[in-house]
Amino acid sequence: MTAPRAETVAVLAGGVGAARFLNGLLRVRRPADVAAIVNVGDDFTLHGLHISPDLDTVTYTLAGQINPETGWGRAGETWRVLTELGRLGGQDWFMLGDLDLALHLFRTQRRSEGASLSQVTGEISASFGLELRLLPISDDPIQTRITPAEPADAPEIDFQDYFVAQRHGIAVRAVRFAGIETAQPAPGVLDSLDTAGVVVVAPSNPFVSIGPVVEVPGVRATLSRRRDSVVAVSPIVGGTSIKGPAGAMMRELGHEPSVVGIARLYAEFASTLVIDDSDRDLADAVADAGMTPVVTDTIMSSPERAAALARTTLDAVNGP
Ligand code: FO1
Repeated sequence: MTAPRAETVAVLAGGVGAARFLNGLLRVRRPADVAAIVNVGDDFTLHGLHISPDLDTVTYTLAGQINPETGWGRAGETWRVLTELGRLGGQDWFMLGDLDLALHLFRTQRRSEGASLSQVTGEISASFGLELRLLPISDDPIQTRITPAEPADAPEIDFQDYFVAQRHGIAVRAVRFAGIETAQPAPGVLDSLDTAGVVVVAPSNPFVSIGPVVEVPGVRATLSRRRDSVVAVSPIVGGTSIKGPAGAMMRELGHEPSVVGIARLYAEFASTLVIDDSDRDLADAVADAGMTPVVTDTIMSSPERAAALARTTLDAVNGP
């Protein structure tokens, strides 16, 4: 194992919240000192194409090419292919724009030539001029599967069926990551987690974004060994999630939908929890749950505010 390098940061990342955090982090740290380790449990195949929504959301955001209204997909996108697909009676429930489709074509072609997901991800991020290290958590397939709460015998469904087709409007009984037991961390993942001066758990859904990252064999143990320098940013603010179903999922899966519930989920492998000013009253309860609370403004409504949050997050375990 190489000794930690104080200036380097590894970030465990899901989609939109993580991408905004990383965008702020890159304003306070050199891109070459940052590794983003990204969830692939949302990945799926549609029209025969390998789609990696979280990797692409991070890539487009950091390249300044994200659609600001949705938080996913490209800015200035056109929809000619999707429109024609719909006319043909094809699958148009998952909105793939023309520019975005080119990326999926490229990824799929390179995978069919034998390139691993981490190799293609490196090629794509270089093509967008990104200088951070962008890594999928694994090159092996991991599929997040959702069991709806109703009816009692509901079969498992695919994550994007739950998230997009059903607009995460149904209650969840269980979440499972198919394939994770045998998945290997992608090259560079464990080394980044071992050697980073600070590891940040981004403000992403703890179950479906951070879960498939932390549960890859070796990751939780690596974090737990160096828990003092692992800091998480709560995705729950004022008892709910800023975006997406994290708050509802916490309730449905039997956890308290608050920063205290997040602390109970993360305390084993992270020492410090950054919580929003509006949750100040819960700071003592976060400490009782085993994490040191740091109270600040966590709403990333601009890159400047995201940068301020990133700085506070790093200082929380590094000292200012
Ligand atoms: N999310 C939606 O709610 N509707 C969509 O049609 C949709 C399309 C889409 C296309 C490419 C991409 O990279 C992401 C896309 N997302 C869409 C977002 C994505 O599925 C989810 O936000 C993540 O999987 C959850 O992190």
